[in-house]
Amino acid sequence: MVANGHSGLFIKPADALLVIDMQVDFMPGGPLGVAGADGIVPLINRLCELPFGLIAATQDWHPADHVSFDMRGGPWPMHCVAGTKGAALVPDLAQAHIGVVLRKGMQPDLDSYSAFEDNARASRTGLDGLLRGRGINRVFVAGVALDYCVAATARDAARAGFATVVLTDACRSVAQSAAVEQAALVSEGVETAHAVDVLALMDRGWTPRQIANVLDSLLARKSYVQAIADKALEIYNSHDCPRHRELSDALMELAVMDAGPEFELGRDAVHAIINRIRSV
Ligand code: VGL
Ligand code: ZN
Repeated sequence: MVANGHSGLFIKPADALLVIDMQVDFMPGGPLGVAGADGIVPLINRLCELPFGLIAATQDWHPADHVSFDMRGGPWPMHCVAGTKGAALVPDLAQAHIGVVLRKGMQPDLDSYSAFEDNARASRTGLDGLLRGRGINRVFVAGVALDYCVAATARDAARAGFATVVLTDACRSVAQSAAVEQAALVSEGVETAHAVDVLALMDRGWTPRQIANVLDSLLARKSYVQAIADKALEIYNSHDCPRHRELSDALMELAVMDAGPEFELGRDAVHAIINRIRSV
C-alpha cells in the first residue's frame, strides 16, 4: 500500500531475528569460548526490542558422547552438553521477546551447525516452515560463531528462499576472520549489515511514511491494528506534511481502546511505536 521507505533495514513484522547459540559454554572462559561473545549480548538485547515478527534462539545441545568432541576424534572440546549449565542461554540475554528456542546437535553421531538442518542434511528442524507460516520473508542472523553456526544458518536461510542478512557486529567468530567469512557469505547470496545501523534507523524518529509502513505490515496480523493503521493512513493522506504529534495523538486515542486480551501483542507493538514517535 505504502511504498517502502528509503532504507531496506527498516524492521517489519515480516522480518525474523535468529539468535544463534548465545550459550554459556561459548562465552569467554567457557570450554569453547568465542572471543568477545559476551560483548554482543547488549546489542542482541536491543535488537530483540524491535518489531520482528518472530525471534528464534538456538541452543547447541549435545549428548555427552557427541561425535564432535575431541574424545571421539572430533574437532571440538566437550561443550554444550544437554541440560548442563554450560548449555544454558547466557543469563544476560533478554528472553522476553524470544518466541521459540530450537535445539540442535542432539544426535550422538551427527553434528548440526545450522538452525535449519544437520550437517549431513539428513533431517530438518522445521524452522523454515515455522517462518513461512508466520509470513516471514527476511531473516536477520546474530550470535556465535560467525564462521560456523551463524554462517551455516545464513546459508540455509538464503537457500530456503529467505532474504538473509547477517548482522556482523552482533556476531563473533571462533577462528576465521570476520572479513573472510563475510566475503564467502556474500558470494552465496547472503547480505551483511550492522546491527547499530538497524537500531539507529529505528531510534532516529520515524517519518510518517515509515510509521504508516510498519502499521501496514502489522495490520496483516491483527484486526485491532487495522483500525489504527487505517487512522494513521487517513491522517497521513489528509495532510500535506503531517506532524508526528498529530499522528501520535490519533494513534494513542485508538491504542487505549480496550480490544481484549487476544490483541495484547498487537497493542504492545503499537505502544512501542507510539513511545518512539513521542520521543522524536
Ligand atoms: C558451534 C562449534 C561447535 C557454533 C557449535 O555454535 O558455532 N561451533 N558447535
Ligand atoms: Zn557444538
